Amino acid sequence: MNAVDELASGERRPLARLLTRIESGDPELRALLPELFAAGRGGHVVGITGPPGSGKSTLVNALTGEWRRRGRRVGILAVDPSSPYTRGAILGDRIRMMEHAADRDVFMRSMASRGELGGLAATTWIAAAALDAAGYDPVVIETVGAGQSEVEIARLAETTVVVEVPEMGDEVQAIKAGLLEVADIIAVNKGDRPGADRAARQLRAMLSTAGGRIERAPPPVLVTTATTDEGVATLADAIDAHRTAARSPIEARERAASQVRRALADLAARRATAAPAWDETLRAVADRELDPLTAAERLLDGW
Ligand SMILES: Nc1nc2c(ncn2[C@@H]2O[C@H](COP(=O)(O)OP(=O)(O)OP(=O)(O)O)[C@@H](O)[C@H]2O)c(=O)[nH]1
Ligand SMILES: [Mg+2]
Repeated sequence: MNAVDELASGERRPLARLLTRIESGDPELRALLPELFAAGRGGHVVGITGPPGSGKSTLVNALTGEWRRRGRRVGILAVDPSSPYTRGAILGDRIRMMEHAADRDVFMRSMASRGELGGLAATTWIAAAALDAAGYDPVVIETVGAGQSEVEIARLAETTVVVEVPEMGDEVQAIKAGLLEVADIIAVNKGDRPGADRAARQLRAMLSTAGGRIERAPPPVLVTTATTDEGVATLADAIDAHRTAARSPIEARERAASQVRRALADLAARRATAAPAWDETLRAVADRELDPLTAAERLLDGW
């Protein structure tokens, strides 16, 4: 039995082992990827992102309680987009805070990437596929909303929840563009703080007039208090409801396109870097004998 076959049992040990190999970029995994994908069981991949401290982990914890009451087996990846050197330490503490650690039907793992299989995005999708193959549904990916990482997770996730806090204030306009790009659902968390309902109304008004992609309705804005479960069942309902929309052929194709584009970019960069002409090409660009675009074309055509 290989590492993918072992997942079908739904047991934790083989999954944990495989995730360790994924995280460390074990090159032997490359050959298993087609099989890993074929072994997917249709678990709903849900991304949870948002600014540091907005309550993402607490909300995932509360959602997990709700999903467990609904009989779901919940898989959680806490993805650390920061340097590999902070690996595990901070996220590990948070993971320990979670109340579902003893539940056999909840699997949690924090991950960083050393990048050998193609960076954090690649590591994350492969890990999500492993959780799916092990029968978790939903497969939740929590990542801090810092620059590119949230966009990458949103491309991977079928449903992305952006967790904001009431104190958005003047940042609202700045947040808007990013929200439109990634959010399928917005949770204004810390609903026990003053101004939460007002912040939600502001966001709704703003999103309803926003440019964005015309064919798409603005994302629902919900108020939650992760610490008391207030609004959490409604959020779970919204996530479930979005699953159907996310699996329309158009949405599925769009996700596939951005995943393949991302893989292409990684692959092209890695091959070019390894090409014999790499050093000479860099020298030529540095000495302005060659422009970067022509250099890239030549590296690609050289294969
Ligand atoms: N008042 C209040 N506090 C909350 C709520 N949700 C989370 N918190 C608190 O906010 C702090 C941060 O919560 P986390 O769940 O760790 O936030 P996070 O977004 O996962 O943080 P990072 O992973 O560091 O980005 C903790 O002290 C939580 O107890 C809420 O609904 N109301
Ligand atoms: Mg967190």
